[in-house]
Amino acid sequence: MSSDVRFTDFKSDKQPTWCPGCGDFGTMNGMMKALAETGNDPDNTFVVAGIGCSGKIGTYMHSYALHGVHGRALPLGIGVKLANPDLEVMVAGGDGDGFSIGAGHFIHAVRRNVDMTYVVMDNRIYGLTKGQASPTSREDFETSTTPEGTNMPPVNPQALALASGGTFIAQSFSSDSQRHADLVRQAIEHDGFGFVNVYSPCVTFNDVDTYDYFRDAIVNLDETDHDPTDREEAKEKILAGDKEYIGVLYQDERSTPWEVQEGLDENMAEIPDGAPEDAMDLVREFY
Ligand SMILES: Cc1ncc(C[n+]2csc(CCOP(=O)(O)OP(=O)(O)O)c2C)c(N)n1
Ligand code: SF4
Ligand SMILES: [Mg+2]
Repeated sequence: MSSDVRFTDFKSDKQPTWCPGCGDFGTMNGMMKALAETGNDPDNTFVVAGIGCSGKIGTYMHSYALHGVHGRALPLGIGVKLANPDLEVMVAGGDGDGFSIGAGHFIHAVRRNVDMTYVVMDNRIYGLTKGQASPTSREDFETSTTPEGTNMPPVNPQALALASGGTFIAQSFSSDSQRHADLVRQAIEHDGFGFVNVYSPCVTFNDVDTYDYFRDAIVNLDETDHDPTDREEAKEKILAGDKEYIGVLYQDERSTPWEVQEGLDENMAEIPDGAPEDAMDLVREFY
């Protein structure tokens, strides 16, 4: 780790192919700023990305990285963190990746509470596959797969996280760059699974959840008397589901990462004293 790292050090030499104006630019910039502000550098950072427009982030950031299978980025991230807890692990993906095909993994990653950060670039649509409804799409949102709307209530990501025992639950907006970077920073600093859902507008396929819509609708929790350490208060706000909040909705300040609780916070690649010589050869061969 280094103290003189700038956020641009986390930029790779690859030019993003995201559409001009895509919210994912701002989401990624905030993540890079937060990593730099928390004293991380590309050599100790591991980004695991899902599949989707959002999933391209692993290519555009300069760090160790893995492009997971659709919906499976979280178990990969958990594996990376448990193998080497010295790494700063950040998992990023879309709303489809996290709350549709990956919903089962999301619930279990939240309840396991490994010390890592999960950023969902929530554009309320399947961007990469060209505009089908996603689990967070509105009930009346007409898309190629839902010509008369989904006729189902959208998934409430914060409610899923809270019901699964989440210890850090935040909502951010890609366009509010300072606030967004700050929320990701808090998630990184949290001792446990830091979940940040980000309104990250898709300017090509979603003409309802737009920048203008969010700018009008957002309620900044910092400007209210919300106490994020009060679970009941968080539950009330989250379950009402009637406002587009940004800020930390809930944080359990007594959270202990699962790997610490289970005594699994040693780097597995380190060979313990007294290990048989042939076992050490085996570890060296595969590490
Ligand atoms: C197992 C599997 N099923 C389906 C797909 C096709 N697919 C690729 S991306 C995607 C959805 C992307 O939506 P989201 O996760 O919201 O990401 P976005 O593109 O909006 O950032 C789907 C269904 C796939 N790649 N793999
Ligand atoms: S299709 Fe949407 S989500 Fe994908 S890059 Fe373009 S604006 Fe972004
Ligand atoms: Mg999406």
